[in-house]
Formats: sequence, structure tokens, C-alpha cells
Amino acid sequence: MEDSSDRKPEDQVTRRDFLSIGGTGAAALGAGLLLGGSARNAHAAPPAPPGNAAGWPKEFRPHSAHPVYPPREAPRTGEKVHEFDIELGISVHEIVPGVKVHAFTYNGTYPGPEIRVPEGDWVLVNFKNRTSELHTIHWHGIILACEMDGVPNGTQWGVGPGQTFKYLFRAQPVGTHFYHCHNMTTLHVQAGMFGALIVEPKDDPIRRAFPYEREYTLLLSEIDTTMVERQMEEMMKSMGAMEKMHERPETMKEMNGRMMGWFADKAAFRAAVASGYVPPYVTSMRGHSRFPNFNFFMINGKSYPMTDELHIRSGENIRVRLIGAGAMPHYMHLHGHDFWHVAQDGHPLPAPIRLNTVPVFPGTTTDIVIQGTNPGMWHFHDHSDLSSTNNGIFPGGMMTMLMYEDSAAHGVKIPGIVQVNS
Ligand SMILES: [Cu+2]
Repeated sequence: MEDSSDRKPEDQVTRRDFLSIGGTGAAALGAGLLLGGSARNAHAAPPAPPGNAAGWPKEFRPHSAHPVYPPREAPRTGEKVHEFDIELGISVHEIVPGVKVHAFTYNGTYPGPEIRVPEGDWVLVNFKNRTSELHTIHWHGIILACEMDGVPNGTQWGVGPGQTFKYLFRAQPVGTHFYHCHNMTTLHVQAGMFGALIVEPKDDPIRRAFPYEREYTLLLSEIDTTMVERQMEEMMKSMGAMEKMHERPETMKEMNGRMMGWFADKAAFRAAVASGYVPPYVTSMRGHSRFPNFNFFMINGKSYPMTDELHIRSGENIRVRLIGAGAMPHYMHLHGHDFWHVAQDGHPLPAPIRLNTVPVFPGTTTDIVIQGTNPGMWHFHDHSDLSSTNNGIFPGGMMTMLMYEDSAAHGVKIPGIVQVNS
């Protein structure tokens, strides 16, 4: 067990960056091994669906949602492949002093390491599972080959104990995205299996409009610590049995339902129910409650007062990437300022929108630019009052501060107050 709280993501990523594929042999290996033989025949873009732009502004093109790069390609000679090793283990994570949970961690951190790659380059992730449960990585918002989409018992078999799965995809579209486990997501995401995935554009209209040097990524999520602790304990007790089963991964396919709830198709599922199989959702859930009862609300795995502050200087622009990584909507509100909503789900908006509160729904990403216009110390928090608590106690939760580094020069005295109950 390791405490993940003091470890920086960049210490954890084994990054063999800018690995250039040098020869046709290596390129063919990528295509054949990772995407299957058919990938090499799939370079042609699918035909554009019919569309009629009549009545819309003339710059609108109905086909513009097509990916820039055909999603089923494989790396070609000379294209850059950024290779990452991500290991899944069990760590102890501290949310606030006095509250620790067992967590599933990508490379030991909660949330996992930020992955940042230039648009159009390739990403190769060697995902090794060092726990006794099945896991995957789903690349949320990325347009890729479906075999790489990371949905267990959907587009791939779950990655079992000790197994390694190689995810290969082209970094597209541009912008703020994230990744997360797609197995038992109600537990596994709460337990820490999520992280940011940033695709850097070649030419960024946001940076052109709002030149900035500093940026922040804020993964918003929540946790029911009782549920996670109970289920993690249960899982750790049954580790032996699971590991035994995964010694022969082929048996997982043969089981076809019953024990783990996997079926070859809908007909097999219906047949199993007709012959007496009772799906667990009919009777009981694993825990005592049907739904998580969230009691801690986090920014990058921490609740106030342990959240990291945002720093700014007068006249500076900072970019803040907000990621709805959890199961609840959050309404991020900044005191003393308006900010610019500049991108949604990675895509720059046709025109920035001026707001003081922006909703961040589960599965969405929202980029904002804050301009340094009002020196001082300002709260930035989820305006849902429920999320401003730690286990029901105000203040806490999804809250941080915007701190001006030049406050003193403007005659503003910044207090160093930390409050844990009122
Ligand atoms: Cu998982």
C-alpha cells in the first residue's frame, strides 16, 4: 500500500516520448498487432452523409463533424508515436486529512496522470492490470477504432489480472478530454480510475484570442467513501478466487453469463433468463445502498481545504480546463470576476461566452479563460451547496481559490485562512 497523496503524476508516467517509427516493419507491426489485418484496408474515409446547409449560417458545414484523420488507420513510417506505460494498482488515497480510502490507481495517483499529446500524433498505451479485478481504459471524446474504445465485454474483453492491453489511437479531435475505466464504473471511477487527456492543436484559436502562459486542469468528481471502502474491502478479500479464474482468460468467454454476467449476445442473455438465470439487478446490489450517497466532492482527487489553488497575476490570462469526470453535474462559480467560456468537449466555441457560473455535466469538458482583473483572493467552487461540504460539514468539497500573486503590490492583503467547520 502506498499513500498516493504526495506523488506527482509526472513522476509516475514512464514516458517514451516522440518515438518515431522508423521502418515499414515497425509500422506493419503496429497495424497488424494492434488493429488487426483489416485496419490496413481501411484508410479510405467513409462517405459523407447527405446534408443540406440551407437556412444555417454559410460558414456551417454539416460534414464538419467528420474526424480529420480516418479513425481506423495505423501508424505509418515517420509518424510520431507517444508511448506510455500505465499500471493499475491499489493505493491508499487521502482526500482530506483524516479521510483515506483504498483506491484503484493508474500509476499510483488519484486521479491518474495527465496525458498530453499533439494533434494527429499517435498514442500507444501499455496498460497493465496489477489488481484482481477486470479493468479497461476508455478514451472519452477520442475518435478512434472501436477495438480501442475500452468498453469491457462490449468492444474488448476486460483486461484481467496480470494482463497487458495495448491501446493505440490517433490523438483527435483537439482539446480537453479524459480517460477512465469502463468496467463497474460506479465503483471504479469513484475509486480513482480517471485522468485528463489533452490533445494540443497545431494552431489554437483560444491561445490566439487570449494569450496565456499558465493553465490548470481540474477533474471534478465525487465519492461515497463508505461504498468505496466496503466494496474495495470485499474485493480485496476475494482476490485469490479472481486471480485463479484469470489464469485461463479463455474460460471467461466460455462461461457465457451466469457467474460474471457476460453473454455472447442479447439472444444468449434472454435464453439464460428464460432458463432461470436471475440478473443481480432484480434482487440485490453489491452494497447496502442502491445508489452511491456521495459525501466528498473533489477537484483532482482532493476536497477543500486541500485542493490546489489557481494562481494568476493582474493582466494575465489563465486557461482552466474543467472535466466532468464523475456522476454528478457541477456548477463552477468564480467570485469577483466574469470569465470566458471558450471550449466545450474540446472544441473551441464559435464565439466565447461571458459567464460567472458554468455547468459541467458528467462526461463533458468545459474550458474557460480567467483574466486577471481584480487582485485579491477569490473563491472558485461548485455552486451546488451540497458539493461545498465534506461529509455534510460546510465548508469543504469542490472548492478552491484564485490567488493573485501581485495582491500586495495592489494594496490587497491576502489572509491565509483555512476553515474546516462553521
Ligand atoms: Cu476498473
